[in-house]
Amino acid sequence: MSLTIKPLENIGVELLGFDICQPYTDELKQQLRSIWYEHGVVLLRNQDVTPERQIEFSRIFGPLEMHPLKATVSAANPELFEVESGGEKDKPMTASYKGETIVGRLDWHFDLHYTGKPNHGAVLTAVEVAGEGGLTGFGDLAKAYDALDDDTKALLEKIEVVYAFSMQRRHMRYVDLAGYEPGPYSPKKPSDVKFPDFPESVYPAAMTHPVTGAKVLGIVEQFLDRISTPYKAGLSNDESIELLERLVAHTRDPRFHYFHKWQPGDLVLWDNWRAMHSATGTPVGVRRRINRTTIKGDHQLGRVLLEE
Ligand SMILES: O=C(O)CCC(=O)C(=O)O
Ligand SMILES: [Fe+2]
Repeated sequence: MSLTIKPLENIGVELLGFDICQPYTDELKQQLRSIWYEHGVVLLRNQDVTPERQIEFSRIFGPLEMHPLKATVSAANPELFEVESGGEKDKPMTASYKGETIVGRLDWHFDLHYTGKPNHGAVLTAVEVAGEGGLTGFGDLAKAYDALDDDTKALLEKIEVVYAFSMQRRHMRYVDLAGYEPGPYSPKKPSDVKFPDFPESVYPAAMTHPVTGAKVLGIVEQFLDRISTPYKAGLSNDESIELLERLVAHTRDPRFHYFHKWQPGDLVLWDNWRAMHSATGTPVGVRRRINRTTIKGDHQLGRVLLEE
């Protein structure tokens, strides 16, 4: 069976000619890994996915990580994390955006970014497709980096950015807060949803992909707080804020985005060291289920600012 790729809109590819049930030869595994590294986001359609097959497929890309926030792991397959809306779990994930009540909306982020050691990637599969909404967005920050002008690229080499984990979206400094109201059950502090307290983390503004060596823009809006010691890069505080605003606006440019509308049998794999992602969420009561496996991050891309 020969593999071919078809570009998605703007970024990422659809992989054709692959069947998740076929035996995985070493050559096939190598080909899949190369496609993942080359394109960052890979879509497979019409796959006959079972939890076991999803786990076996995901292991091609590295050892799997048990999600540290074990709230909804599958009892039978602890490597599988169930993302579900339309039921019991909606309350803390519900908020109002410009007058619309939405469940499960997520700003652009990297998974486990706040630990300083983001996971390497993840695989999502459609279990139950939302009747309305429920898109997953992907943004290629290697492409976003390449599109910057040379002066900005040179400036970013001198800059580190600090991310401050928060449960209260209203206190995130660079997300779009226009028309946002938390819901009555929105968590206020990590312990409200049994999360630990994560310290701040710091990343280079121009990251280097540990495997491909490609430069990746180290700016994602969720938890983004400030430039660390802006004076060292010759920036005033005002200038450092303006720079982050400009960079966040750049990451929001649709030229770097692909929004996936789920169909039954879909599987999406991404490189979490390069592609940020987001979720549009669904209207209240819309059922949606996604199974997720996580490929362990074995590189320290950032570092944690520990309190003395
Ligand atoms: O619900 C989605 O589409 C994506 C959720 C997400 O951010 C994740 O699984 O890491
Ligand atoms: Fe995520």
